[in-house]
Amino acid sequence: MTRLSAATLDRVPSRVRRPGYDRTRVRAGVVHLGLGAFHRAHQALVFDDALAAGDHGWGVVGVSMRSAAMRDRLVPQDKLYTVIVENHSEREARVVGALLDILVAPEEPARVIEAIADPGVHLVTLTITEKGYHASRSESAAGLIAAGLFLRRQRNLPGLTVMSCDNLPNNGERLRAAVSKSVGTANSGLADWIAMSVTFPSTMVDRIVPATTGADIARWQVEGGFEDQALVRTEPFSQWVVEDRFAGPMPDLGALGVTLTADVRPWEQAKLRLLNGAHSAMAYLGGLAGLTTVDDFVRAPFGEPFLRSLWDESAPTVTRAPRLDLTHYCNRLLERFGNPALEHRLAQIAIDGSQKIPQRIVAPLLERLATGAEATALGLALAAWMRWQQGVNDLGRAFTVDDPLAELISPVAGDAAALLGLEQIFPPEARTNPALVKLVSYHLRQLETLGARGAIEAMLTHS
Ligand code: CS2
Repeated sequence: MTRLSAATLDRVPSRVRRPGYDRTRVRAGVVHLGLGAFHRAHQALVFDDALAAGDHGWGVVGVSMRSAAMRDRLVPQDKLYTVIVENHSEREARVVGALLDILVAPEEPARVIEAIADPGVHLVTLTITEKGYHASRSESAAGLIAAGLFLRRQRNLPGLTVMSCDNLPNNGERLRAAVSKSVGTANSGLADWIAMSVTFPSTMVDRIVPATTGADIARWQVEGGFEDQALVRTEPFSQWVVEDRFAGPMPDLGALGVTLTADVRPWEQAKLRLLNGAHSAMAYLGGLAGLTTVDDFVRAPFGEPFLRSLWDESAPTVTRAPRLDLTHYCNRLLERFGNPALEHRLAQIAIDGSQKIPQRIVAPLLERLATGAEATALGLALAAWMRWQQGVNDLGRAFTVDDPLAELISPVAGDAAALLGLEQIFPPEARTNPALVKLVSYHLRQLETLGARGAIEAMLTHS
């Protein structure tokens, strides 16, 4: 079986699109931290399109923040990989050539710092997941960026645009704060230079990208006719909304399909509360009910009615924006979630819940309660996260709760009031909110006595 590489690229079947540019002419313009499937199926394609449009300065240096696994798959392929867009029975594949180099942060932090300080680099992007923003060690993303900026200033180089692409509210400001914490107070010259020469625009990124499995790779050998150990599968939809605040040269983002705006907040709230909120609700409720994928949940009799109730509660909490039609947005989500080709596993979404539910479920829930509005679907979703922490589903099957705060959570799993008291997860308004404790305790009991299916059905008939 032929494995994808520069030497075998012209043997890839002609229905698979190939990089439309000479890769030897590409220079590095972007350093991306967090080389997961999401980046490879999302931002990397925008840079690949910029290169294909003849703008050769936007090659990507990809940095793995933890393991060498992705480098070890990509290097034998000359960093080429395939993105397969799947919609029901349709497949469209494309080989991406935008990755120029791959570094593994824990093995070679100095090279990562040098890459950030490269004079040709104008942009640093990040997908380091929600928990990536808590690490305070110097090898953390913020530490690497601070060290790279230190070198840039020392060498009299221009500043940078540093762009968080993680699913967090106000991600630009969060990253700026993390970098300035890494800089510390000892170096006020650097802090001033960063304030003047570096921008941290907020962004909203959206594309559903399931984790690639060995079975996906094996299937592509048959369907695609070549071996690719680094392929990614994704959906047709892709969206990137970026706050228009750049420190230096950028690709022509508008021409590449990116939405530029002065205020990302409405998009970010719609994404976090409607898409990601529904995802987390489905992950815990569906996971408890013994379902495997997102489309299993959507196809269940209670699937669409539950999602509609959840969105009826969350959508009114989203800031309005002229270009954002929330009814259309939710209808589109239903279609996207129902795409069976993705096989997007609920267990993947359930990971790191303590880092996700505050912005996805707790924030809209608290806003609803503050105005005296109904919040039963959101309450049930939060209770499902709590029940999930007990590590056993409704069929009696045990699983490991994959969460950085698991040790803190597990001793109080099953106790709604004690869980709501955890200040590492919940804001003060949640910890001292009797209406919230009552609502969530009720749904937790429903889940314990009726199971997730029964609790959803009871919620739907009562609301
Ligand atoms: C998902 C997201 O795993 C998760 O938490 O909700 O990865 C989701 O698929 C993406 O944000 C979609 O853009």
